[in-house]
Amino acid sequence: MGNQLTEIAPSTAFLPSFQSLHIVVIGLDSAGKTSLLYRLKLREFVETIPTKGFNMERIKVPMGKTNTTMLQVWDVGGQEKLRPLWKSYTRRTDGLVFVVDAAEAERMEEAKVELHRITRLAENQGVPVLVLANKQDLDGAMSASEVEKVLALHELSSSTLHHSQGCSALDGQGLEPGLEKLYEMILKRKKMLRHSKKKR
Ligand code: G3D
Ligand code: MG
Repeated sequence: MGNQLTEIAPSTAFLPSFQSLHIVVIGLDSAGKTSLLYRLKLREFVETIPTKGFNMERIKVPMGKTNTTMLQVWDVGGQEKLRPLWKSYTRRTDGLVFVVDAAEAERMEEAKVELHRITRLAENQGVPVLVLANKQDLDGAMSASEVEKVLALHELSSSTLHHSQGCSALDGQGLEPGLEKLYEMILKRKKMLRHSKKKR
């Protein structure tokens, strides 16, 4: 991803807050997160912050009616020591994208444990979750609904909107509909939150 840090995006401070979204993209190593970023066409800036064993990537993309959506990426799992670090990055996240390698059934249990651990964190309560069942171009890849079952998405808290989508970072299929769905879930949640504030 390079180590350049160049931000050429226009300031979005004038936009209502909901028009600038922050989405965290997570998954086990090798799930295809970095490839997904490349596929989403790096428009504005790419930033990697390499620290010991921890690599964070960020890009900005337009999404739905928003001008800027920040996608922030990291690997989860097997990095106990680093968790306090990346935990701070999920604060005030509008949406979570959880990427799995759908062709690697052996690591689904590990992925499930990480997904549920992250969504259970207090600060992530109710944050909509998009599961991307990546590598659909490979023979034998599990479908989105199979992935949904093995990850036990139905066990997520009832306030957590979720959707699973098959995709391939290789050819790009499934990415746009997946992000579109996530955008809808984010708007839905924001509406629900506004509504419940008014009632109070
Ligand atoms: P990560 O950032 O989640 O760790 P990467 O994952 O994006 O680095 O991808 C890990 C490996 O999976 C890479 O292969 C990459 O090319 C491959 N990959 C990612 N997405 C897809 C996909 O949709 N289809 C297929 N067939 N492969 C994919 P290498 O060989 O470089 O390790
Ligand atoms: Mg990566």
